[in-house]
Amino acid sequence: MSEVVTYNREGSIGVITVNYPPVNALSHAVRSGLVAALEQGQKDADAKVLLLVCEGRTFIAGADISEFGKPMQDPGLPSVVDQYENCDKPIVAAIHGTALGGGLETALGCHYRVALSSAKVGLPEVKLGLLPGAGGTQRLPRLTGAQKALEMITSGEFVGAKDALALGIVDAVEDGNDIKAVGLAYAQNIADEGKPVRRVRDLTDKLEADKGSEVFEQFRAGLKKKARGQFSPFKCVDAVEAAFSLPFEDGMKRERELFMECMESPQRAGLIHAFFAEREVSKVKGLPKETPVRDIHKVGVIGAGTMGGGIAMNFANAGIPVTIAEVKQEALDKGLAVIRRNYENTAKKGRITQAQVEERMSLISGTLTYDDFSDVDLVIEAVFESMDLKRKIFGQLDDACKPGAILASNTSTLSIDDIAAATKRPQDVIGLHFFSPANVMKLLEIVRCEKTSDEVKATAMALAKKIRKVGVMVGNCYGFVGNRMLHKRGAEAMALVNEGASPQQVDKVLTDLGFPMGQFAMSDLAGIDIGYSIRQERRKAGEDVPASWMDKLAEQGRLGQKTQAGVYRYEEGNRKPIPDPEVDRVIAEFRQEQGIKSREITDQEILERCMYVMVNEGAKILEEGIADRSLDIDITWIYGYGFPAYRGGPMFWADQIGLDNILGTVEQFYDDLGGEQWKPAGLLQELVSEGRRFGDL
Ligand code: T1G
Repeated sequence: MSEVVTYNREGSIGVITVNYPPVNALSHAVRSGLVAALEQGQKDADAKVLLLVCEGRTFIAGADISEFGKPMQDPGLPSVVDQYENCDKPIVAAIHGTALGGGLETALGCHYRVALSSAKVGLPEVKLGLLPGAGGTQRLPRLTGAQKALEMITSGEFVGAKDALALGIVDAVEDGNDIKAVGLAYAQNIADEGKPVRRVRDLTDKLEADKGSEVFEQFRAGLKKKARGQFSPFKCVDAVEAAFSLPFEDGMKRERELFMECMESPQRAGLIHAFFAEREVSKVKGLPKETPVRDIHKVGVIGAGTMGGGIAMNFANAGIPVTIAEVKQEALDKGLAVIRRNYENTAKKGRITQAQVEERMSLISGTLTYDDFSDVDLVIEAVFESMDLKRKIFGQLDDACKPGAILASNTSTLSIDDIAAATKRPQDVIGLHFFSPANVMKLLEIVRCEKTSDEVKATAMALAKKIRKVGVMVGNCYGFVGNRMLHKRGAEAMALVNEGASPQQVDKVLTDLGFPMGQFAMSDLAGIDIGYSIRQERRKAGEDVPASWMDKLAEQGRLGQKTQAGVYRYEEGNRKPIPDPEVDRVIAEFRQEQGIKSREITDQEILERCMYVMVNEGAKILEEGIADRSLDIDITWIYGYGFPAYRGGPMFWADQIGLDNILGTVEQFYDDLGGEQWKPAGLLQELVSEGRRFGDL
């Protein structure tokens, strides 16, 4: 008998129980155990109906992702599900937690499904670069019809139990949290009423209704925009379409072919790396799991601007009262009005109710004095990038806040150590770097300073989860991890334009790679004045920052989207970047002033210079211990800078290309172009000489 799947009988119900923490994933042992338990149940003459139920916090949450990429062992999941479906005794699946991927497919192989009202179901394989490979693309549409099956399978989004009932995915929903009792009662009812075996594969009415429908072409067209550059979403549509054009067995064969194509796609490896990396970043090196965490019941935010407002919304969304401080009432009123407008726009889109708008607004208050921060557990400063101003504010917070309150800065570049030194409690100071728009972007770069205590680090990591962010712990240096690499890419992009490329050529190389927008379109979104004031700040500090044609644009008032003209121009109310000959003129004039003779530049050179400079900088960041692991860098870029998750992040992507190839090119650029940014990182040279990869670190 398998350890992870057991069989016993309760009255006339044969109970098959899966118990394989943490999420009852369909590992080889679980698949074999399911088959063995089914055989027992079939042989058990006193068992009239079988019940499939799981121990722990959830029903089966899918295939065991950690087995992907390794040789598949029999029984394969499709055959396990077939055996359940072909059982001559009715089988009930009792669902709690999340029935996902192969877990939902197993339940669809059963003949009846009952769920707790708190349960969710879904087929999220597309988020791993795959498609449902155990009949989900053939059985789900037989219950829901084409439209809903396509929505669920191409988005991977979960569906709540009540909606699953309305869609016919489950047959009953019960309140409470004792899934075994609910399952047994439902199975007993099936037995008492002598209900028959009911195979989903035999259902055809929903198929007839959508046969030959346009819905498949409509979905493909929609995916061209939504899933640009991705492989598996389109294969998902092909597989579901097969359910409407082929008999069940042939549809299953087609599903398997398409599944294997996804398995072989490099995007699968990238997305599975991103899946596990997102979970690993929460385990910080040198920070034991049992490190005490402080309670955060009340928060203060300084600055009601774009960042301050977005940051405050995260806490209100999590039910934590937050007070925003400003210097002038007018600025405060403006900031609070922007927050209300954002919430009301979200309500207009039906994502929250008006009642939730009022509830969240009731958690947000304003003040013009730090005296109102005397009892907060955390303050986050979000004022503009000036070290003098931040040090002054932290000195004042040190006096205003209670002992044990955490003082955090949302600075995106300045030294947290220098800010902490302005207080008598550097152990309670940390960087909480949010990304614009702060209420939307998932990344929270958590910057430890030299003296930050473990308790404050652990509290920040736990808080990230609470406000539904992906927290990545990094060390303190100029630009931390994300911006430090971004600035290198930005400088290379500028140099490439100086030498002859056009901004739109550079941006196209980056969007073709999968970024949602290019370097220069991003500058226009962020505001050209932001980069300009940072460069001016550094020049004021005596740093030698080279002249730039971007400064000319800023001085002409071309600040980007907000002035409808920056590197690109924008039509009223439209964010689509339009190349502007006026900018080409400014660039040509700049080259002349600088005595630069422009040359033809290939897309490949642009790709290598923009991306390899980041990889080289990433290696230096790892060497310096600013990031503990390459996956910390990957997750930072995926959730903070739109690096395509299907490429796994910049360091994983580099491993795929081959570090020897990258080092060879970096050394060539160092010879040809010079500059600190192209000095090969020692770690990169070391890994290549040892035939190792970032992923081996
Ligand atoms: N396989 C292996 N490990 C898994 C896993 C899985 N499917 N799901 C979760 N884990 C691990 C995870 O790495 C973490 O480990 C721990 O469980 C808790 O997870 C044929 C091909 C279920 C909603 O895509 O979405 O079926 O870090 O931190 O926030 O068609 O995990 O503790 O060591 O995320 O409460 C389809 C993936 C697979 C679901 C729970 N299934 N999982 O979220 O906890 S493909 C999925 C999730 C498939 C078939 C195909 C979430 C969750 P550790 P967690 P959580």
